[in-house]
Amino acid sequence: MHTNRLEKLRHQMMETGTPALLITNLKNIYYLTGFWGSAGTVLITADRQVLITDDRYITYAQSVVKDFEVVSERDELAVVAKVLKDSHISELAFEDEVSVAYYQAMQTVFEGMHLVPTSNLVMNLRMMKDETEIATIQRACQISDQAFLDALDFIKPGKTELEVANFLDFRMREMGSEAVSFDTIAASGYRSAMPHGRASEKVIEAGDALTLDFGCIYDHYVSDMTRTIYIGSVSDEEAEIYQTVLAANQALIAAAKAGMEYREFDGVPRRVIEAAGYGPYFTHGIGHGMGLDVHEIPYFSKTATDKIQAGMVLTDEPGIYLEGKYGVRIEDDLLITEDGCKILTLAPKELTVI
Ligand SMILES: [Mn+2]
Repeated sequence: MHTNRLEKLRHQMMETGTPALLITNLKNIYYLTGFWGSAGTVLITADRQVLITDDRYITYAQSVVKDFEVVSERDELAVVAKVLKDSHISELAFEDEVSVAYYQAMQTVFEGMHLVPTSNLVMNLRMMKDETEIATIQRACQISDQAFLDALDFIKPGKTELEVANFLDFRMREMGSEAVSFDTIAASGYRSAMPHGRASEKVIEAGDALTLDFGCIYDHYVSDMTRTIYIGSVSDEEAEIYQTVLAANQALIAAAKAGMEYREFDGVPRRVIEAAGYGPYFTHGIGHGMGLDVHEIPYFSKTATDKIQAGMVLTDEPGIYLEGKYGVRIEDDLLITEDGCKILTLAPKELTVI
């Protein structure tokens, strides 16, 4: 599996005329090597691939990493410089997300070499998930689905948003997740109108809408889902915006398939909300890619004509936010296939009053 990824990356390097690539993004390193740690650097040339870590990780690295030279050395750039010198390479591509301090260190160590910033060489491979990745993401989604179902029994007027968030986080941990994929959002009443209202000490009251946006990390891969529910009762206007957001979410599920342009992926659900008169209140993009990161390429815009591809896992998260009153968001994770999509988050979406 990892060998295949390395081959694809080398192919991309050849096509872009990249003789050597320095990889410092730890998730990209995990993707290529299977090594997960806080200290790692990878160098790839036409005929060598080297993972540099330190003594804390060396035994583990040697046991999990196949097909790479594994070196323990705290001064990783010195190792890179030696490999490049031995191979007579004078141009080094690096990931453009490195810090200014790291770049300055590179300028010193690689003096006289041509340093070329690159973006997304590995991320472009990560966009399309293989079967193992899909199964892992699916498990992360099952865990969040179950945590949501359990939370429906836990949530009562009088509990705070933080108590609900903690319940979700704890349940996901109990079911085998290693962490949450981001700080759990639990936004009730007027706070539900804030798209990213992190859980607060606000007490949940009868008559509140409650938006829960959360996910977990399972074997390094994430889930990301949102459900909005109502406590005790729901007003006519709230029910109307709920059904509008649900219709937008479902319109995208019905339309999404490989070959759809990015602008359509955003446009199909957005037009449903615009037709209902709530266009100005859908204030964010429709979704994003997810995998090892909870937000990763692709991102969508109203003009992008790139096409979504089979194997992408994308979120479908339309929302309507009426400031000072309440908001609704519904989010699913979708696996794109050749002729449609598969919904990975299966928790119920019909309007729920508890
Ligand atoms: Mn999301």
